Formats: sequence, structure tokens, C-alpha cells
Amino acid sequence: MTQKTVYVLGALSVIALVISGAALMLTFSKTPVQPTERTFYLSAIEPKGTASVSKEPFPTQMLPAGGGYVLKEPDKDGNWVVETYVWQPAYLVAQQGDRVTLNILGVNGATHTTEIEGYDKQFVVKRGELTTVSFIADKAGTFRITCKTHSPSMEGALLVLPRG
Ligand SMILES: [Cu+2]
Repeated sequence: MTQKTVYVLGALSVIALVISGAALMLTFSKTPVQPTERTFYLSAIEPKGTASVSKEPFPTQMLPAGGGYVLKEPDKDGNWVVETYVWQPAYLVAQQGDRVTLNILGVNGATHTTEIEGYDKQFVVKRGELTTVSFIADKAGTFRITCKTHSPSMEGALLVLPRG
């Protein structure tokens, strides 16, 4: 086999690969993606930071009210605490028509009065319990998942991508 033949064969293989790749992409793009089950596992958590006034002064700036942020003044030893309530994870993605199931574990905070806005889902997440909410995501858009007990920080969203 001459070197030129090897080059030609190499070029032909590359062209064949590109064509088969394109055909594969075309096949998949024509296949409608069927609605599926989307199961999410979330937790209601409370990250916390502590510091001593001997190393870090107590902040002078107020945090927004609403229960989502907590700033505790220095104790007798000069230690102060900052904490916030959040969903983990906070942002969920599904496609229109999917069955979405949220399993939410209450880890920190006694209760969380929660709503998925736009889907008319209201429920309370309790510490130590797994709250399960399931529905068909038939509307596309961004739907806030808010805890009324810990605003404004305990907020996430369900992003439902339009199908088609
Ligand atoms: Cu909460």
C-alpha cells in the first residue's frame, strides 16, 4: 500500500464517520422525546457560620427580615452566629408533560410552609419527615418554590422547558 493510498483511505474513513454521525443526529432529532418521570430529592437545610468578636467584629448591617436570615448577637464568650434557610438543591429542571415528584426532607427548622407557585401546590415540610409532592408539569415556565416561614432566602424554582 502506497502512502497516497493510506491518505485516501484515511480521508474516506473520516468522511464516512462524519456522514454516519450526521445521520445518527438526524435520527435522534426526529424521534420525539416522550414525557418521563422526574424524581427529585430535596432537603430543607440551614447553613451556619460562627465567629468570635476577637477575630471578626459583629456585623453592623441588618439582614432582610422574614425568617430566612438569622444573625445572633455575641454570647457571653463573644461568639456570634449567622445562618440562613435554603432548599438543597434549589433549582429543578423538567420538560413539559413530565411527571414531577419532589421528595423533600426536613433537616433544619421545625416546619416549612411551602408553595409551588403556578401549580397551586401548598404543603408543610416537617423536620424528620419526607414530604412527597407529585404532579404532571403540564405548563412550561419558571415556577417559584417558596417557603413562607423563611423568606426571602428559602426560595427555589422548577423550570419546565416547553416540549416540541
Ligand atoms: Cu423554610
